[in-house]
Amino acid sequence: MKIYSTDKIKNIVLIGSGKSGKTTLAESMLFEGGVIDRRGDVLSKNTVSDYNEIEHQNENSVFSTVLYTEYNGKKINIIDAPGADDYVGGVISSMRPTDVAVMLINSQNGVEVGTEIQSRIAEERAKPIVLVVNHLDSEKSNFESTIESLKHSFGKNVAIVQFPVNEGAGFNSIIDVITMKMYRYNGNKAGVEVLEIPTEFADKTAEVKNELVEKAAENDESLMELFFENDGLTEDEMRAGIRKGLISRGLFPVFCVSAQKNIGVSRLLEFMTNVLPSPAEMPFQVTTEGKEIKCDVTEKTSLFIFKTSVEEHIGEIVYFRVRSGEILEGMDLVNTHTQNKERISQLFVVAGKNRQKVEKLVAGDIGVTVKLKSSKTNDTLSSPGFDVVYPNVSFLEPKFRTAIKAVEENEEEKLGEALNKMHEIDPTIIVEYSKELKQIIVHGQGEYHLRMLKWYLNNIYKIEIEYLEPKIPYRETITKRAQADYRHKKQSGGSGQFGEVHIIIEPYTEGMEEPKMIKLGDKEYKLSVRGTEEHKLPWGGKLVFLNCIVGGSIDARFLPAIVKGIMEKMEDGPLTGSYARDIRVMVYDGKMHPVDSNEISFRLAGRHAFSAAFKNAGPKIMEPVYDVEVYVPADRMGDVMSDLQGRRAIVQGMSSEKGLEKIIAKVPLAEMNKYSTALSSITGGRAMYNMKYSDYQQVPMEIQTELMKKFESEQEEE
Ligand SMILES: Nc1nc2c(ncn2[C@@H]2O[C@H](COP(=O)(O)OP(=O)(O)OP(=O)(O)O)[C@@H](O)[C@H]2O)c(=O)[nH]1
Ligand SMILES: [Mg+2]
Repeated sequence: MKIYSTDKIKNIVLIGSGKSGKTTLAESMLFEGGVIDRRGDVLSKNTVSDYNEIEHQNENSVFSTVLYTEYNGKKINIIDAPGADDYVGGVISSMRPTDVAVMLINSQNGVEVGTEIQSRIAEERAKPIVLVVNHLDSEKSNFESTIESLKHSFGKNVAIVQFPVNEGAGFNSIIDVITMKMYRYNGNKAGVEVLEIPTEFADKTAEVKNELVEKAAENDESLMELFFENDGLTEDEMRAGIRKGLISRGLFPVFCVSAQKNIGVSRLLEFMTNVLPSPAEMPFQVTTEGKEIKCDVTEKTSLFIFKTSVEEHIGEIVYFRVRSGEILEGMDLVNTHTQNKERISQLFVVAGKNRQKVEKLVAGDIGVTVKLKSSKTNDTLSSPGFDVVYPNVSFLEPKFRTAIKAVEENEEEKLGEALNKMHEIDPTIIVEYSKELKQIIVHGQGEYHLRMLKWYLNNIYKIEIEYLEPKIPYRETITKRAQADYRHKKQSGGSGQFGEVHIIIEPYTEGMEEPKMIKLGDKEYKLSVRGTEEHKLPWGGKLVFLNCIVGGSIDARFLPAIVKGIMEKMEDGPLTGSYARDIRVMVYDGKMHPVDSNEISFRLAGRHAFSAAFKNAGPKIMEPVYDVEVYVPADRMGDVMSDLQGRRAIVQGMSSEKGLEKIIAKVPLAEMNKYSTALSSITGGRAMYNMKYSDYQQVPMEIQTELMKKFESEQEEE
């Protein structure tokens, strides 16, 4: 394998909605570049990119795959990202190491929900986008309406470079307004005829070209001058303008292909090698300390790990992009997060699972190493003393949760280790060891995502697991005031136990006033507050404890024991054993015994008094509620809405955004179980959603009764 210098490297990520043809396009790009000599097919399960067994089972991409092709003396590093929303982590992690996103659009569908979501991800990262209209050989292909939807979605910066001559089943020709030629393909490698544009297309070509030239000129003042001076731009000037426009996102050029039939792919590669910016032409990467690091081979070495995977027989594979300097086999680097030394004993470039050894990689290139000691995704390795740290890639919030357990009890520990490893490999898998729920909860992006996790655990880590219904972290609170006394008294042999407390409890809200006089039933309590303790609870909300003891009826030294007793009960709420929150407790009276009073007596008295008062204080169960955003095509809006209503959703708003309807609602977590699966089946996979924790709200009475009954019967069983 040749060593490519920085200016001969292009880094792209293939994105686009599910099944838009990314993996197929990657296959054709490798074929045209001579990296493979036969084109595989996704359905025949023999593509270079979808090489994992689970991808064969699913017939779609699950992981982002790193590939490369060589064309025109340049190397194009390609990351083929998965399109399904469950694997969106693969899209996000592929943005950092690449310079340009190549977005595929299925010309049968135009812009889809997946297109929107991914274009937003690219936009947030200021990623240049090349638009590639694919499936032009399909019977239902519609280039015109695809362009319309692109303009609707991406705005006026969409600039057509090519249009199809004969879309549909017989598709084989494209007109290109940069080169002003017609390209006719036969699907073979380099099987293209370059022809003059037929006169019947002259008007259309002129129109498209004018638009492109104007847009290219708009991005550069000197080009604009040339444009007016010479009444147009030369081919090279156009390329320069397009490159500038691309980098600043002032221009989204549109190309035409059939990835499946290898039509248009060689011309697309030519454009990529001629026009796409090299890594050195992109904005500098900034470190966590705000230092700009030039993508230059003469700098000291630094590289950023964007992906790790574990493969049978090989172990851990680390994928990185060289950010500066160069990396040679045998080099010693430092992990700047952990300060651990790492030796790069072997260097490879990869096309899927095929690895090719290389001696050296330079700034801007993408490569792979194995057998590192402890480095993982998001780590930076640098030359000793260079000490740069690149910022972590931040992933999306998880939106699917389930409980997990090892089928064999004695494999719990092994499962824990494997899950931690899986989080390193795929940071969108989040593992929570919930003491509260007594479950291991895994959070991910959707049911398919967790199916992938199961596959990995079974096949790579050899652990049989099962998924269980995840419990909901309910909370308990009160809605009114109540009073209770409790006397703890025990006489056994020698010294006894004695403690008595009188308390009033009430719902706590932020900023409430100190109590002076409290009326409860026909009794009045005059209170004077001597001390306030505010406890922020680890599970959310507060316990506020007011010392209103008069005349020393309880020694101050016993107060901490009373608080401790209350806290114990708050950890094990009286209704369902859930955590309690947002309560103010006033201890206003009690009794001591000169000999028998001790800490334990007051702890128990505090606990029982609290429990008794709680039950009379209009106790309520609260549940976590999430802010949910659903993006749905207009024709499925009704079905999605009525499904949401069945989930006790409170719709907060609706709006139309770029041809999609957006619903914003508050939905209880308990009702979001398997939502991704339901939404996908209602909309045929054309919708997407995200969710974020909002707050705790009271559950409806009938659900509270149900939960309490369930808790009682569980207690009896135990
Ligand atoms: N007719 C036609 N079929 C295509 C074309 N490109 C891809 N396909 C088919 O469409 C299906 C999906 O293609 P993939 O390449 O797996 O699409 P993808 O974008 O990688 O899909 P995900 O990985 O699931 O996001 C496969 O059956 C392909 O054979 C095309 O240009 N024309
Ligand atoms: Mg794919």
